[in-house]
Amino acid sequence: MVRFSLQWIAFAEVLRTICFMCLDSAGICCRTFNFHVRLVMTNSVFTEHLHELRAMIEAALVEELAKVSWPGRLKSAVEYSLLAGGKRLRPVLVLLANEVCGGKQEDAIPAACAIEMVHTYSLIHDDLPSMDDDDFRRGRLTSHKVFGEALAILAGDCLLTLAFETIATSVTGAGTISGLQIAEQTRILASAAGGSGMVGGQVLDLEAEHEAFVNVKNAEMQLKNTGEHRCEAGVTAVQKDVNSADSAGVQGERSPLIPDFGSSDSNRTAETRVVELSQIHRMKTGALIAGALELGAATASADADSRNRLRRFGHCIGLAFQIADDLLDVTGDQTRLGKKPGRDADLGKLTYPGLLGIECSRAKAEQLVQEACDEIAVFGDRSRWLRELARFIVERDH
Ligand code: GRG
Repeated sequence: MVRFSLQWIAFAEVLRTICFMCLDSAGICCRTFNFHVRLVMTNSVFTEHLHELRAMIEAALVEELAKVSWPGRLKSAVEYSLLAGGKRLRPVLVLLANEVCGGKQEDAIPAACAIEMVHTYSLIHDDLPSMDDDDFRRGRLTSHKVFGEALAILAGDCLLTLAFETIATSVTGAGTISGLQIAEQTRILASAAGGSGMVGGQVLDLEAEHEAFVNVKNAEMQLKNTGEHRCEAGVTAVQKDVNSADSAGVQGERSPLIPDFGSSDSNRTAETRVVELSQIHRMKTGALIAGALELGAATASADADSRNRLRRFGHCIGLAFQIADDLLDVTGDQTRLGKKPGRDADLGKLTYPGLLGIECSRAKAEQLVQEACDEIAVFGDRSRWLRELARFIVERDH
């Protein structure tokens, strides 16, 4: 029965991919199962490649779930969130980084699935009432709204553990990956997802929320008072953070991303607030995105220079992705986003548009994409898909 329904999901995904491919070239707006997608990409060859990679990831995720033998409701809850669509950005980055470094695709598939599992777990937990308390995600009700809070927590836990099981068991799979590479993939994923990465960033974000009502107003006021210098000051602040990120994430280092915020004094300058915001997002969102790039490079046994370049590319697009996400929360449409916009304002969150303004935030995101592309230009034509993807990140409407 489960196998039968999984086959239907895989079949539906293939249909969705064919629909995308047909409609892309005409630039038509189409409705997928869960959300509207306005197809913003102009390069249809890239779009086709992206959809092939996504379809491959969907099929691999379905296959991973088909192997498990869990209590029925737990499996339903995991399937509900993992197979709910989503852009599959992180696994696509794993596959593309692996491709750029000349790796074999079958070796990177388990790590690609693993990072999507970790990402999905983080979304389920982030939506919980004790965190962001969201009702919609990926165009449907959030996990805890459908399955209750306890099962949503456990589905997240299960996805996190399944991620590492998927990597660990890949040594016996179709690829040619070695035990040493598996250990390295495990380290990269754990470090990106843990206390010095995503989870740590989430904690800092929650802490910042407590101060937010005082500090958002404070910082916004200070930036407004700087008048025409507002954009410049903010951009310089983001730049300072990107430069400091450059030395972060060195292989084997522990807690390289953890910022030192110093005092919680509400008189901190607006520029400092922008740096703090960038540091939070470098950990909360950026660490997993940069981790995806590193995972792909490590799978291909890339040299240190290639790995560093891909990691820096990841940090730049990670920040650009977050700025785009903040902008969508202000300007986005619920049907396309698959979740309610305006949540950041509701929660009193410090955001880039809040601090820099909409136009300046857009300019900053574009500048970061340019820096990201410059970083990987040495790979020549092999990096063209990654460069396309970087542009998609700031142009997306969902
Ligand atoms: C709960 C441990 C824990 C961590 C949560 C990533 C995260 C940390 C929370 C998500 C909150 C959020 C909406 C952040 C903005 C950037 C982001 C990660 C958006 C969601 O990722 P997408 O757009 O989602 O790639 P899809 O659904 O396309 O996979």
